[in-house]
Amino acid sequence: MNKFEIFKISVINGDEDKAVSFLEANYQNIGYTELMELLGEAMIEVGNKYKTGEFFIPEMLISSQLTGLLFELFCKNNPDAVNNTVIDSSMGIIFGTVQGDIHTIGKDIIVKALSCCGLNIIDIGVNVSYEKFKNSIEKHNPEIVMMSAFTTATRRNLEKIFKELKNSHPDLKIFIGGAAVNSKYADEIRADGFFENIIEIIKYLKNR
Ligand code: B12
Repeated sequence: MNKFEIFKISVINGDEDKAVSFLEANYQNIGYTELMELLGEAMIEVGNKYKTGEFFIPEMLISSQLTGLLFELFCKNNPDAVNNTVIDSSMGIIFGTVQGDIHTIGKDIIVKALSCCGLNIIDIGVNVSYEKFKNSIEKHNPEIVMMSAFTTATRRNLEKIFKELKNSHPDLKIFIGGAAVNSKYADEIRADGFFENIIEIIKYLKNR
């Protein structure tokens, strides 16, 4: 097993001491995209372990908080690697989890990771109403709005807010994500994009 695999396992297991020591020793040997992929893969594995009953919510919260901490440490200590990540940092993004939904882990990971790339991403939180999206859009004039929904019940709110925003701001790009939606659903409501995870978003933003 190579050292990157060992690092990934320490993230999956929420072993902060091991993961932070590895990162501190390897700031110069690891690129931003590589770190992003390793952490993204680790979180996908954590989600799988939850699905199979091997992990419970506390384990998942610990790993996701550790992921955030590792992103922050890397960005703080390796600004050159972040600056070399080719993402157009001029685009503004607003991210909110829709009304009725309090799931925050996926959103937090995306916000932390994209902020580390120097993107201007504004986190407007969870349980976000149409009015709050609208006010934030008017205040910040973003190019992209990202919204997530994780339950069947809150998917209805996502669709309603999505349609209202498309009516009031037809030029705005709206991306959707989270456990309650998929690419088929995104096509049905005519969302501008659906991404399975953080790795897919970074790929898209780098290549646009
Ligand atoms: C953790 C969790 C909770 C925690 C949330 C803690 C927190 N602070 O966030 C708690 C315990 C609070 C919770 C509560 C509930 N939960 Co819950 N929860 C989960 C769980 C297990 C994991 C979610 C998660 O954090 N995954 C890890 C992160 C890293 O992955 P992610 O969220 O998928 O995010 C990634 C991608 O989806 C993507 N992404 C996410 N958002 C976006 C947005 C955009 C624009 C893009 C491009 C990409 C993107 O990128 C992210 C990073 O890679 C899921 C199961 C699952 N498999 O998703 C159930 C799940 C979402 N919950 C569920 C349910 C039912 C509930 C409750 C209703 C339970 C209850 N009876 O009270 C409540 C609802 C509360 C509410 N009103 O919101 C169901 C929903 C089922 C359904 N179809 O309706 C699920 C699917 C579990 C299940 N299989 O039954 N939950």
